[in-house]
Parts: sequence; C-alpha cells; structure tokens
Amino acid sequence: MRLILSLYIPAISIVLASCGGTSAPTTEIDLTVTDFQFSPNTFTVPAGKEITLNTSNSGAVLHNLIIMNLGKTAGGEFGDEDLPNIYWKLEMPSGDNLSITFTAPKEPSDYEIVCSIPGHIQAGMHGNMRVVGSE
Ligand SMILES: [Cu+2]
Repeated sequence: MRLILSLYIPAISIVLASCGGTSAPTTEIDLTVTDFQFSPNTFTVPAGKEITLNTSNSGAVLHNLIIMNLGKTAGGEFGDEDLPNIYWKLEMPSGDNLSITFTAPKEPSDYEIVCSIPGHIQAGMHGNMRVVGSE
C-alpha cells in the first residue's frame, strides 16, 4: 500500500500543476518561444529550488530568456547597462528544443523576464517569474 500511495501522489501533483495556471508553483516549466512571445509569459516557481525548463523555439530567429535580478527591469529595450542585472540567461536558437535547469532565486518576489535581442521586448517578449516561499 505504501508503494501505491507514493506513486499516486506525484501523479496528482502533476495534474494540479498543469491545471493551476500561473498560481501553483512548479519545478518544471514547458516554455514555447515564438516571434515574439514567451508562452507562458508568467510562471511561478518555489524559492531556491532547482527548476527544469523545457524550451522550444518555434520562431524563425534566435531568442533568449533572461531573468533579471531582484528589483531590476530592462525597461523597453535591453542595453549594456542591463548586463550586470542578469540573474540567469539562456540562448534559444530557432528550431531548438532545450531542456536545462537553473536554481530559482532564494528571495520570494516578482522577477522580470525578457528577451534581450534588440526590438524584441517592444515586440512583446517580456513577462514575469514569481518566486514564492515554501509553505
Ligand atoms: Cu527574442
């Protein structure tokens, strides 16, 4: 019985995570990138945990995903002055599917996500990663 329960509980968690939209924190994110959008463009992760990001760039051009440092924004255009404010960056060539991990920030808050390629923020490539503390 113990074995059955331990298999059953992760299955429930996966179902809840997929139905919960952006409110339920998840350690696995499926992110599709197009010209010029992140989908989803908001997601919620648990503080300090290892997050698996499965990305697919179905756009025609190179994109990247940048998570900005706490309290930092790239504004309408990512410039050299924003480089020291990068928490984490992933390059996503057109047509590539990547699975990669990063460690979520320890500080619960909202963190801006952007694509730094010129013009892409203005075209719509920005969003929010919410970091929540453990309950
Ligand atoms: Cu882009």
